[in-house]
Amino acid sequence: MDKIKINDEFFDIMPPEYQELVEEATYGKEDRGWKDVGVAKELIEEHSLCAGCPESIAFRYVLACLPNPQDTVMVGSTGCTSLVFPHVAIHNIHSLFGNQNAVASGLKRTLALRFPDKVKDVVVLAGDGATVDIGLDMTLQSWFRQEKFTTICFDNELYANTGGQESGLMQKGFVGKMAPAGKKFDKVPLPEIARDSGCHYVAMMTVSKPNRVEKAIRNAILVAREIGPTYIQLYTPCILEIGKQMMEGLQEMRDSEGPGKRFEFKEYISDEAKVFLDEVDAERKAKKKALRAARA
Ligand SMILES: Cc1ncc(C[n+]2csc(CCOP(=O)(O)OP(=O)(O)O)c2C)c(N)n1
Ligand code: SF4
Repeated sequence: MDKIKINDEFFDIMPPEYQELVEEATYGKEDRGWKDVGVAKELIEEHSLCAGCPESIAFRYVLACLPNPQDTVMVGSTGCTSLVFPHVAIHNIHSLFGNQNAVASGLKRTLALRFPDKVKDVVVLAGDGATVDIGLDMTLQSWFRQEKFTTICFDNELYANTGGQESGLMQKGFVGKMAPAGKKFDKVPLPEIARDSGCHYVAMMTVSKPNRVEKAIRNAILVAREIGPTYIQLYTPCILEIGKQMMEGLQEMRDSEGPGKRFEFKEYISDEAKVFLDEVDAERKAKKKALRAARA
């Protein structure tokens, strides 16, 4: 790819990690996706989350599934996710806790003005404390204003980075390490609030099924680019807070996603977005068919 280049004369003195990034990154690859995790340098080799934290695989899936990584800016907020951003080779901004959707709004509008002929995607990625509690005003107002970017919430059902305080997405009855009284009411139904607040594509799921996560992320970003705000809520359990071992995160997600469970798969698509996504699907199928025909 020719988006990032190293001057030939300096190539041999550049750090090997950088050479590898330039030569093997998946930027520009049309069919990039979760299957690139583990082989592509830019998809985080190391992270500073707790060992086995499901946020690490969720983060990799998000990065691997961005349709336009070289022209994407991610906006993060303080929390466990913000420990990962310094390790990724995608443009990103760390915003003041809770302000992520306000920062993303200004950024998206500025990019549209500065690069009118280019596709520039903006993707917010933050925890539930930042999205639903302290940042709820900014989250909702960006949806009301129909800002054209995607908001992804890593829902671990509490404030993990500060030791386990209660969040609006905490499940009823849960006792956190810093919330000894136990949660008195149900999880705030943010997917439904997002749908009713003007989001054109909304999905909620765990990250146990990468194909499903990939499809949702692509749909959300494409719809945000063309139509308006989109929202994805991913269950990324804080194994530290719920007392699980590092190998138990996947099972925890599987146990929480069946029918009637807290993270049963949900997807809401506006009529406008449905028409658009059907067109995108038809185009993708036609492209694949043409490729197969060319190879035959
Ligand atoms: C303006 C501001 N308020 C509060 C904090 C303290 N703080 C840092 S991380 C955090 C919790 C983050 O919780 P969440 O958004 O749920 O993310 P998680 O750590 O669970 O991934 C808080 C309250 C801060 N850094 N800045
Ligand atoms: S505190 Fe919880 S959410 Fe944060 S990195 Fe550790 S396991 Fe993950």
